[in-house]
Amino acid sequence: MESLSAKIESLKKEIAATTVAGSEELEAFRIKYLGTKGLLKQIMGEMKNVPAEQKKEAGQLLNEFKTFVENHFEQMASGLNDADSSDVNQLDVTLPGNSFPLGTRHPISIIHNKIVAIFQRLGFSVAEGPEIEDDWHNFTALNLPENHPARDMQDTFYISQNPDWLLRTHTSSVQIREMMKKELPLRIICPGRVYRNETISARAHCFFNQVEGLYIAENVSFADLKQTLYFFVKEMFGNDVQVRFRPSYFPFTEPSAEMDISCLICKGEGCSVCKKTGWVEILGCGMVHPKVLDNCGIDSEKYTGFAFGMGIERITMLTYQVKDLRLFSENDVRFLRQFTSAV
Ligand code: 2NM
Repeated sequence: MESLSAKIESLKKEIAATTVAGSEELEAFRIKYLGTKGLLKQIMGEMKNVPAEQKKEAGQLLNEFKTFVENHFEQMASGLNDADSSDVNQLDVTLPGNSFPLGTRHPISIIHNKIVAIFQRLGFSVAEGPEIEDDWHNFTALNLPENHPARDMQDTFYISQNPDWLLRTHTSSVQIREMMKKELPLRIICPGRVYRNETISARAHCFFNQVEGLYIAENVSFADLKQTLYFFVKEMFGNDVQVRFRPSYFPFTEPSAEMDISCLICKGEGCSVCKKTGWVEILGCGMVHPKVLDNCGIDSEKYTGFAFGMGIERITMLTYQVKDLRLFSENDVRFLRQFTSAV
């Protein structure tokens, strides 16, 4: 009995000091102490040498020891699990994080957003419409006579199944749809993709983006048009930019004009972008033709309006000095990565 309790005490000390570094060492511990031929079984076997009157006490001692060994085993096992499953102890929160590869906004989107934001501050709201249009909304309502050259097969993509349908050649068709609602006054901008059957080159594509504006109310004048566009140009290109209007012709406006700004590249000195003139054209505009208002059921005796249209690609090329507009639709990330924007 004396020797049994002394043996247990020394084993307890040994076990309490035991640690394991992995599951293999843990298994070795289990075999050594808890296995079928382990030390626990061996000591249990010594019960038969204990005198009868001490058996009860010895049994308690052995049971206590068994629990002690098992607890120590469980403790070491759960310690291993914690480290294996989550590596929490090895997590270094001071390490720099892994950044996500962020995309960049497309240059056409950047300029589109800038143009839209400027006109929204003037009270214009955005209107959108279908890219597949019918002849009436795209041409007839806009005062394009039956045999007008812009209707030529060369310029317009017609839908082969139904020649009354076509891909819109401008977003004026959206403005016709809005005028047909006859909720006046009307103050809208219509951004969107338009299509023209042109040979693709550095300066032309068969699709591009436009923003067209329209304001219809009583007593709208050409002076209102000019002030609106002056404001737009200053906001878009800065206060130093010069503006000039040249008379022009569009079937849907009378009078019509084109607006130039002083060249952003050479500040009017003359360079290749402005072809040594010091001026670059950025938009067309005019007073909405009374026939267009009448076609939409708006009383042209009571109401007048102005309209304008600009190509987003063209303004983007001027802003960023992009020499070939095919880059906008090729999605080469080496090109696209160069543009950054706040929004
Ligand atoms: C331009 C130039 C001039 C225009 C006219 C209209 C409508 F629907 F009111 F008749 N929308 N847009 C217009 C006028 C567009 O783009 C160069």
